[in-house]
Amino acid sequence: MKICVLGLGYIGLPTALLLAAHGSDVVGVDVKQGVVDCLNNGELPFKEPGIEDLYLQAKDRFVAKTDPVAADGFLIAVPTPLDPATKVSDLSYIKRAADMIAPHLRKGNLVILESTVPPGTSERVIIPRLEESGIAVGEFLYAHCPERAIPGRTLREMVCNSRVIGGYDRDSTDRAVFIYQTFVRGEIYQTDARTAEFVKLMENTCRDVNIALANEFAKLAEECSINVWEAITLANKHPRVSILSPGPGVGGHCIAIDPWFLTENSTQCRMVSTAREVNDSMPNYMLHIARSLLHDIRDPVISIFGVAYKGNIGDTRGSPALKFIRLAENEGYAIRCHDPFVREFLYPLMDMADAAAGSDCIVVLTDHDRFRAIDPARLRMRTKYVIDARNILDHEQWIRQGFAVRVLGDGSLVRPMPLEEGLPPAGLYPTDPARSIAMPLPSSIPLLSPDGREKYL
Ligand code: SAJ
Repeated sequence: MKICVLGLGYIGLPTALLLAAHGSDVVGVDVKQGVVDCLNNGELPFKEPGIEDLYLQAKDRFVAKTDPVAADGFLIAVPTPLDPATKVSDLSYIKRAADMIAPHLRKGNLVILESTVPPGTSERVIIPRLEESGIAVGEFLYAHCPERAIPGRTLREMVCNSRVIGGYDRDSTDRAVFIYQTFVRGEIYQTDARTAEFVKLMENTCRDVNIALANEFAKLAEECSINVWEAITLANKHPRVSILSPGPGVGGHCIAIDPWFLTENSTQCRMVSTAREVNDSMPNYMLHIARSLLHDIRDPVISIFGVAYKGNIGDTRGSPALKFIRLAENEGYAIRCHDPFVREFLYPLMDMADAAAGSDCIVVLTDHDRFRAIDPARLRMRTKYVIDARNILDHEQWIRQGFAVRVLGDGSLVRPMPLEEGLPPAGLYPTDPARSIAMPLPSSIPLLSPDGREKYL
């Protein structure tokens, strides 16, 4: 079977290579000449675990081009970004992809859409454009099969996750199932195209709302003098509770965007947009924390550890780090960035020691596992503050090295600041639990009160 895959990005390229490695002849199409040249020269335009090996298995049946060719099937995996001004989906890429396919479409061909779209887009936007070929839907087959793979585990998830396939009609669904069965080992569930569109948006919206809830819990915990991380662990012992983790905000190209696709045409929805606002405001909240620590330091310097949108990947799309940096710069903070996974960013990237040298505060924004093992003794700070937005550092070790540690969502820990030279300047005693901060302690000051509970000073 010959399949044309339009869009050779984070979803399209792995899908194209999986199809080729499992016996299809694949023409990968991308409008970027650089991507096409790169692939035809045996290079991969981005990193993803396992993709080099997959490319070697696929390369004899894979070629990249800038235009589609006649084929048995066409698969669209192009971006559907959000217009930030209106919060409305930008369907220009999928429209263009459909227009590129139409001249090559023949009776009996199958067109699959993997890109995430607002409900009804297949019927209202894509199918009519494909019908410009002169062939009616029904004569060609059409299905929506939204991608479900998570960056960092894309290949494994593309093979092992279950899939939802929604066809225009029975034949469309059956043919699409047949194609995905060549490489998918998870269950394949069948429905109609509009339901499949809705299901995909519900999945990412569910995650966004749940992250917003975790973020709200973090702020409430600070107000209630609770450590939210401990509280979440305990609440999650309930068999029907599964709270996610708070953090500095939601990044990436899906979860922060797709909820708007669900609501863009609705006048009814409140919770979805409120969750978006909660998550979008987390960089502001992190800056508020930094400001409360740094308010009496002249020419303050902040070191950002982690600019990727999430842990253990080098992807910075939509990263909350960017908003944090812009806000911080607008307030006059000098910013230095370090990320061991990221190759390119809008701001210069430095190695860890350089990013920390002479700085006043490290802000850990990304949960890279490597950050857990940082030896704080190696960091030559001017002022030893660290803010851990992901609760991943070994806090006791940082405190032993003289750092004042502030953890997002930890309102439980308020310790006195020792009156020693070289420690952070005065004015840092927390005035309310939300500003709590763990400080290095001389051993003579007890951490716990006689009843075993930590107390506010
Ligand atoms: N995050 C938190 N707390 C959490 C979990 C995540 O703050 O408990 C943050 C992350 O740090 C990151 C953002 O949310 O900034 C999104 O990361 P993610 O791992 O939740 O999701 P994505 O965007 O990498 O991938 C999602 C996945 N969808 C779901 O898990 C429902 C993936 O399966 C989809 O294929 C992908 O969106 C997509 O392309 O739609």
